[in-house]
Amino acid sequence: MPGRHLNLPYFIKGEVVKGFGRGSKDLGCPTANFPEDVIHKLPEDLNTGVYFGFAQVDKGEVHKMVMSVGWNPFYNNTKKSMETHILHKFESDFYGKELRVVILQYLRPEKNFSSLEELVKAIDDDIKEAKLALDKQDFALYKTNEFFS
Ligand code: ADP
Ligand code: RBF
Ligand code: MG
Repeated sequence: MPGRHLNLPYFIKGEVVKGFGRGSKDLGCPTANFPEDVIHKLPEDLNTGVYFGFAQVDKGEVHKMVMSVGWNPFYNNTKKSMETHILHKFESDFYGKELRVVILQYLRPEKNFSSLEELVKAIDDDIKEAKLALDKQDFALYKTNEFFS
């Protein structure tokens, strides 16, 4: 893989803002978006792609998450985004709240797909892989890291 990887683990926090409104939620995969100033704070040459780790909304429970960092080739985005899908069923939206994430592992580069179904399938596979891996001790111990409030 070209480029260098984000120095992992990587801790980041920011406000949850409105994203592109493409109906990720309708696909069963809502993604909490970070604002541009948070994205700009990232090391500039970090690899875009899909990662997994843990996430927390305000002072809530710490949950597993999968995250996409990059340009979303499937949608021909011109803006870099950082979107976190939390592996938990929330009762309501949490726009405006503080999201804390620890990024633990790189999964794959962002890809283009010939259909929406293929994108959804790829995300599904990412989730399965993340769920299994995050139960392993080396990753699981971050769930109780002092970074989370
Ligand atoms: P947007 O384009 O505004 O990001 P999405 O369809 O991606 O819209 O939905 C994201 C929003 O859904 C989040 O900002 C959050 O408020 C809410 N949400 C509910 N459940 C989750 C979840 N499990 N993971 C991430 N966001 C969630
Ligand atoms: N977008 C892409 O264009 N290519 C990808 O490979 C890709 N992978 C993703 C993996 C995960 C785990 C998540 C949460 C999102 C990914 N996205 C990707 C972003 C996706 O296009 C965006 O969340 C859409 O809003 C989903 O409908
Ligand atoms: Mg989103």
